[in-house]
Amino acid sequence: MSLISTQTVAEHSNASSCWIIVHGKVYDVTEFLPEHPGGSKIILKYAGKDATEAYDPIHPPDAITTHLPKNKHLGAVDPNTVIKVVKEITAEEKKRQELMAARPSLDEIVNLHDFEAVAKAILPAKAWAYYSSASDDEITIRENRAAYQRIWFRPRILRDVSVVNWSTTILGQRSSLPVYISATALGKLGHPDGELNLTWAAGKHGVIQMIPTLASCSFDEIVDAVVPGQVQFVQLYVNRDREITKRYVQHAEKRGVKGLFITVDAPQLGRREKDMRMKFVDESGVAKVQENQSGVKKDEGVARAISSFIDPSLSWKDIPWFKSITNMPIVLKGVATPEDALMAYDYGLAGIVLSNHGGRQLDTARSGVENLMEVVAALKTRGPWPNPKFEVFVDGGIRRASDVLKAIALGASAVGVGRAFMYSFCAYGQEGVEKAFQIFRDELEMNMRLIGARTIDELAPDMVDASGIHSRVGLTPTDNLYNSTYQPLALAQFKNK
Ligand code: PPY
Repeated sequence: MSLISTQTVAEHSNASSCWIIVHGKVYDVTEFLPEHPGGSKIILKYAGKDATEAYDPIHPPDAITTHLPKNKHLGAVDPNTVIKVVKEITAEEKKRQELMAARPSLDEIVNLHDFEAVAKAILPAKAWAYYSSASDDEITIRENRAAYQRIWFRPRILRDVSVVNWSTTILGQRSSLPVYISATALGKLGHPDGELNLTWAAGKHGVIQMIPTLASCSFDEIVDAVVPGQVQFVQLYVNRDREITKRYVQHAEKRGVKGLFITVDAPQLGRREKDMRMKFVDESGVAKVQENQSGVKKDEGVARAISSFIDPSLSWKDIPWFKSITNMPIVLKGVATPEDALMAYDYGLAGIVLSNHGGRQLDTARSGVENLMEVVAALKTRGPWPNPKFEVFVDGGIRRASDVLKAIALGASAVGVGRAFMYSFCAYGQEGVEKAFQIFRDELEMNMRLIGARTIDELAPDMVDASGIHSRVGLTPTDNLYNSTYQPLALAQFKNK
């Protein structure tokens, strides 16, 4: 195939003929413009130019090659025609790099909150806004922490806890921790290796990773990075085009993925105001609000801009279809009531995740752990509990092994941790994730000894006092570490301030 000069590409710089360069290849995206989930305007900004830098953090590398018909793959750029532009480092980037160089050594990281504080300091503002944001008044994201502090331990003594073992099984798969890595999107906003940091660390330590639909790395890159025996689950946003969903699910199963977690709490994406308020900085260094893209409102933020493919018509009626296209155990992620838990059970699913999407969806939704007690009580009406055929997981706000142990004592099989692992790789790459696992191990060992549970199976409801879980009287002690990272929301800003 002949090489295409950058001058030729530059001639196709508008909506009637729009070519872009991604990773040294030229693509004709003219007909794709109206279909782009993020709107056409954002592509047109790069019409006739190299779009790689903008493309990378929010698309897996193969997104363009799989979505664009082969006849629109025009060929490679002639390297002799590429003019190298030395990019000036912005003041924000310079400060970020200085902070990165001065970040605490990993030895100084003693808890998961530390990762979040470091990530907050060193992440580009856009990435921090996207990752840290939660919906509306951000009550639920804080409640996710607070709920664990309304549960107290009833430790048992004199049980010979010289040896404690926190390994377990999750959906029948061995896991070295009673914790799995929950799906978080767009990992390359925070680290050039994105989600692969999690895969590498998880493989080394026998932890299960849930692969996000909206990962920055491609699904196959993440699956290709496993070591023998490594277990992965996959999280699914159901596409309006069910053929795409079917292909994705069946491909995941073929590649050895061991569980399908269908996200059911996001028929529409929550309004995350920190993300929405984020000012985007254009090439000239001028801050501006995200452009008005077709079908996307001006103030959408990163997540909403790319969420239009998610099908809000998803319903219980689709469940038999999912069961017909895969043999993977199917888990609904984002259940919040005993009514829906029982429906999931009656539909013959493998489990549920009691989750409020890290506080990013329905604000003032209750925490997963608060819902857990009612859900377990309801499931007990269907037969003996625990039931090996139906597992209940909890995610949201887990930062300590004590949180993990409380959820398990109340009936969860295991818990999911999303943000804390993500921040650990944003701040320190793979080593950060490994350190996060180590922190969990250290805290699990200590807490299991102090509670008097030698194994995960020995954790029982009578080891906790959750009688105050539904209390809203505000007797919860302040969580200073967490609150110093998750600062109060800001109000509208005046211009030029
Ligand atoms: C989230 O941001 O909460 C997500 O679940 C990921 C996402 C990202 C972009 C669009 C839709 C969902």
